[in-house]
Amino acid sequence: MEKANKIKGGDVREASRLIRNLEDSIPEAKSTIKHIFHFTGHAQVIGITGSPGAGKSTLVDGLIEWSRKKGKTVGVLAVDPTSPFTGGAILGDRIRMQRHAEDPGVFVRSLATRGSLGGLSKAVGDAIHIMDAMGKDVILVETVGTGQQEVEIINHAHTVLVVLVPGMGDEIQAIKAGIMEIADIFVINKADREGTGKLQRELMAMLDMSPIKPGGWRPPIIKIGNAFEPSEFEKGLDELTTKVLDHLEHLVKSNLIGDRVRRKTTHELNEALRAAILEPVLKVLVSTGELDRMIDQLLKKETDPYSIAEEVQKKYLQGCI
Ligand SMILES: Nc1nc2c(ncn2[C@@H]2O[C@H](COP(=O)(O)OP(=O)(O)O)[C@@H](O)[C@H]2O)c(=O)[nH]1
Ligand SMILES: [Mg+2]
Repeated sequence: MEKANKIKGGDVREASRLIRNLEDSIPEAKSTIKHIFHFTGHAQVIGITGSPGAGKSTLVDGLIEWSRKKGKTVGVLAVDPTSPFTGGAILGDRIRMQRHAEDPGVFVRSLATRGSLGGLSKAVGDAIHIMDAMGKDVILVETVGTGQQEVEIINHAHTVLVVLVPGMGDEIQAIKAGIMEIADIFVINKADREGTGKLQRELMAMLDMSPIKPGGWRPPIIKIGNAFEPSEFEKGLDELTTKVLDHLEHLVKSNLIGDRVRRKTTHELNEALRAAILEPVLKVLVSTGELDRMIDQLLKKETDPYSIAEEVQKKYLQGCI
């Protein structure tokens, strides 16, 4: 409880230690996070997702600055599901964000993904809770990754920004991977480049074909020019932040904010149940070699996955279901 109170008071060292301990699945951390939960629910969470190199961190940096100018405190979570290979990118982010290091209103952490089943999503959720409990007004979650990992961000954020870059050739693929549905706002970064118009037209055509989102929100497309041209970058950023605020207002006005919070809470409970029920069972099945035997049986077509699952269910959930 004392640790949770310290975090509530904004203690950076205690918060950092807790995030690390949760990442390393240290049991004691679990009891602290239980107390943290009561202090959460105040922060505005913005997810920033897109391909590596799309300029997400540059954008996050701009959003930090904008938030600070508005007098808001900021938490930043950089999520890197492919840790061994992109260590350099995270290092780059650290250096870039160094200029905020002296600012007590900014708390930056990165998360690698060593966890097991659903581990990343749970770690992200916990880290957001910690920053929220610390009293951060805005939490920016940058995810590097593809497909499922990116899509999961929707379970944590109020507003999801999908960052695309012209001329990379992977735009449509990213959209196919389910990105289209999760975007609340599209950002075309490096919009001084050739291919911006084409990308914008493609996005608009896809939006025209997509089902209307709940509450009638049509994701706007914001173009942000060269990040190294301060006036151009700021203009894009202004437009983007206006839309982020519009989106939040839309969620509140149309009562959709309640749906998002409910979805987030449902997801969280699912993850906790998975960790408490499925994972321990899987652990036993793996350590006793039973899982391998089951797979052998399946390969020989001696049984089927459903029958095995029923057997496991009988054994471990006897009398409950
Ligand atoms: N030319 C140009 N380069 C940019 C722009 N924004 C970011 N970059 C560069 O693109 C690279 C990747 O940016 P970064 O923000 O780390 O991308 P992330 O991997 O999506 O986080 C870096 O070298 C940035 O300096 C831009 O607007 N124009
Ligand atoms: Mg980055």
